[in-house]
Amino acid sequence: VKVLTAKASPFGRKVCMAIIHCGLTDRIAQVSANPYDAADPLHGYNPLGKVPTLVLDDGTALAESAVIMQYLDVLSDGRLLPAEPVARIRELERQALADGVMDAGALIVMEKRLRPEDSRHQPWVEHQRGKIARTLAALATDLPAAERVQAGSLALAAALGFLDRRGQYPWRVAQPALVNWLERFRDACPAFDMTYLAPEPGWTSL
Ligand SMILES: N[C@@H](CCC(=O)N[C@@H](CS)C(=O)NCC(=O)O)C(=O)O
Repeated sequence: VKVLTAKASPFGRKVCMAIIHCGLTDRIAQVSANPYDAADPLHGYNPLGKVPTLVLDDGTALAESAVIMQYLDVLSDGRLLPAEPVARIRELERQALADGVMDAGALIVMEKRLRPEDSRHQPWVEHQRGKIARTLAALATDLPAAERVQAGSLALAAALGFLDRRGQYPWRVAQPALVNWLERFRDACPAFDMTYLAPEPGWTSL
């Protein structure tokens, strides 16, 4: 089994943290992929051409990080999701909200990275920033215990790490409770620091 991923992808980081946390590093190899290279083997496995993509030993693949997390949950005898159905759905919902923060954050990065300067659309950036602001506020009112490393907390930590790296939204000022939460999560989950990637020199957000 291997995971096709990119170090800079927050979705990839979530999955890689889960692999480390669940002790699956010797069963799942990490292979770098570049979604923007049409010749990358990633595209033969996942028609969406996104990272992370999990490739199973029979050559079939799993797209979508939330699906991969469910697979890792099975491989790790339930370390990533509660078994009880209501708690499980709540955990998946938390993960979905944090994944949505990453989607909005990625759209802001792309606006800067892929668009020529004169065709950037600032109202679209603000629209995405609003999603990040509201979703972090919602998550902050119902934080998972920082010591409980599961799909929702891994996704939230990956999302906050992404915002730190790219500066799309000043979450540390807006949501101090999350600052404290992330510090405690780092203690509970060494995989967070193990997958840390420093901001690119010279990068400024929109
Ligand atoms: N919903 C997907 C999102 C994954 C995603 O957006 N990955 C980005 C990198 S952070 C990507 O591969 N983008 C390349 C592309 O869309 O072509 C998931 O959870 O796996």
